[in-house]
Amino acid sequence: MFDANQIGMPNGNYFALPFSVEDAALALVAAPWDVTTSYSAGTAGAPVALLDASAQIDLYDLVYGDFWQQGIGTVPLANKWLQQSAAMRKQAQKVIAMLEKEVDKNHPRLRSLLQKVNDASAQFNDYVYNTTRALLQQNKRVGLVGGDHSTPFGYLRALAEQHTQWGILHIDAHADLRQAYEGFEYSHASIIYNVLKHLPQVAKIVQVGIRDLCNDEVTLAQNDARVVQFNSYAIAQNEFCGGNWATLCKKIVDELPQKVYVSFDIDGLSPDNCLHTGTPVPGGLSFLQACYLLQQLSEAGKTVIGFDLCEVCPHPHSNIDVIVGARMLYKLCGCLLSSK
Ligand SMILES: [Mn+2]
Repeated sequence: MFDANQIGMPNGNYFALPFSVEDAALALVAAPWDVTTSYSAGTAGAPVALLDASAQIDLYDLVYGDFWQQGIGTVPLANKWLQQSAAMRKQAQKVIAMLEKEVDKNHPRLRSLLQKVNDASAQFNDYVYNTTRALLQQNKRVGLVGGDHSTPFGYLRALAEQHTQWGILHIDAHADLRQAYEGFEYSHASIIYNVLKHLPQVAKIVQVGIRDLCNDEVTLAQNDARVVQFNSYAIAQNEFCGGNWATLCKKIVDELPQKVYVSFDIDGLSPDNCLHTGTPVPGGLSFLQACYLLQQLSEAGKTVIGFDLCEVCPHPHSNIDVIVGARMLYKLCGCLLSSK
């Protein structure tokens, strides 16, 4: 009964596609988790909000054509984690409030709250690890729909068991190189730090759109040959001085090994694309710049082994975040399924 030319009828699947996970080349896994974000909450609601918004997308893609026919399946969302995220977020807020009052780091109450949040985050990581690992073992390709930017860690662990030498194309306003930010071992601001520390299989991390980082992160990036940054000011300067995006994209892609994972934090885009994300920063890539970079990645013959899309934050009175987010999710699916 499925007609790709008709408006999508919501059916519980991303893009209202008619595939089961068994029939699909690519499976999308929801990661409704948002415990450690510092500024504003809500990305835990993104997997459901993006699913709703994605039904509106016309399936023919001007870059990737009818790639969807390979099948994009939706793993049913585990509501339990959405509830656990809300409960743990309250505990995390207490930690942040105590830190703001400059409570001693060894204060027993602070330590026990931190332990609780860190244990819950580790359990969530295990859920993502087990879910994505099972799919990879069935030869599915996997996209993770966050959630905040802590959520891909379990998936990255699962990929590291399958691939020995791979890189990450990391699009983000932030370097996410903080060690246990605010004491949270699995903070949204620590994902790349945790990858460098725990996953030696990741040979290269190429960060694009970075424009907000602390001194320690600069030092870490400078002292670790695995990290290469194309920050937003350098990208703009290239353009202001007559350089072009195509040449720069080639440089970015050339830095990456054959196998590439894409970690896409929506705040890597300019804030007009993600008004309500937790930590928006002026500047950043345009939607089309990001699309072109993804296109260059698949056209260069790289193998895209997986992706995540994080930090999309739905808002009750504005749908721009989920409209852009759902489109970017579709582009990420296209990039992966069109790659070697
Ligand atoms: Mn991030």
